[in-house]
Amino acid sequence: MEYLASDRNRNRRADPKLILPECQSILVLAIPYRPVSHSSFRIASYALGNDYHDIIPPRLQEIVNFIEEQVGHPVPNRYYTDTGPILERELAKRAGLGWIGKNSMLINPQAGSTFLLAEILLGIELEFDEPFTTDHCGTCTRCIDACPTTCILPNRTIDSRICISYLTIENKGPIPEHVRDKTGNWIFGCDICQQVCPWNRFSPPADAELEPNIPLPISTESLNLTSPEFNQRFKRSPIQRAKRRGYLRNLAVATGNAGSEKDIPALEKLEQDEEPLVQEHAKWAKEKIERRSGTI
Ligand code: B12
Ligand code: SF4
Ligand code: SF4
Repeated sequence: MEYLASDRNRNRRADPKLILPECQSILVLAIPYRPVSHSSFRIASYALGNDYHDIIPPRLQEIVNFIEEQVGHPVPNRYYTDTGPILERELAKRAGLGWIGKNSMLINPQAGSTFLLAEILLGIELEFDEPFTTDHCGTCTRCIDACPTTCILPNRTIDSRICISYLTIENKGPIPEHVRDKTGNWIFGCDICQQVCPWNRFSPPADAELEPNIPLPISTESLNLTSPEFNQRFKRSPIQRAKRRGYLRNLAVATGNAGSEKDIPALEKLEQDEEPLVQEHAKWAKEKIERRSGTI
């Protein structure tokens, strides 16, 4: 994620006018997904349906078209949904959508935090909403207590290097050995700090296009996935981001953490995979199961 720290992007995050010089207003939107709790190998809820990077931008363009129709002239604009160097949660807070919780999620009092954010920078002045100024976390520390890797820091930021979401999605290399045990049975992303949050008890209905549609449950049979099978199964899914090698790396670790002796043949096959990254994680997983079952 080094792109976030480059000088160019740091400056652009601090000043949206460096992205759109005519910018006078930012419209911030929230798109809800269904919080799903499933017990087999776990995938973050937002990633169970179609990829929001494909679904949301055309809708943002429709909103721009609508605004231009209303004002009767073209309006300079740029839009983003997790696709650009802007502080989406900070903007959402300033637009009155909610507060930034201790887990660093943007939380809305009615909708919790199970939504994605999107923004449209506009070259016209809109009537603005008041920023959200209250904090509703109070003395609660559920997310901090539940995070398996203790990566939630006291200043409401995350030590990304050990966040399961980073380790299983953005990280392209090995999962460091000292945190492999802690990633449990998560194979893409992590929802724990949202699942325990009391504000997510009453989440709103999900957006129809983000409804879960990948085959569940994921089983250790997936350890045999070929590249074409992986691409076919996750064609429109955010899981594509991990690529087959990242997906199998994660699944091998999760099998080591949550699998049993019956998974050893599949792991042995994976030890012969063409990808060294996959081989090494399969070996680790096999040894972990063998140690657990007392065979080594
Ligand atoms: C990098 C990133 C990650 C990293 C780091 C996460 C983090 N907490 O920083 C990793 C890979 C770990 C990650 C994980 C997840 N992410 Co993410 N991620 C991002 C991304 C691309 C940038 C976030 C960022 O800049 N972080 C750096 C920190 C410092 O900034 P921040 O926490 O956003 O906000 C702080 C600053 O605004 C600062 N601040 C306040 N005032 C000011 C003033 C100034 C001048 C400055 C400079 C800063 C500042 O204080 C805030 C609180 O710490 C955003 C999209 C975006 N462009 O914003 C999505 C985003 C934050 N992620 C999102 C999601 C859904 C997730 C996951 C839930 C996915 C999953 N299920 O696995 C997890 C949740 C983990 C968690 N508890 O945060 C959503 C969050 C939606 C929401 N309701 O809040 C976003 C907004 C994407 C989107 N468009 O919907 N993510
Ligand atoms: S996403 Fe998981 S690992 Fe990351 S902060 Fe939340 S609970 Fe911790
Ligand atoms: S679990 Fe508690 S402390 Fe964490 S974000 Fe939710 S309300 Fe805040």
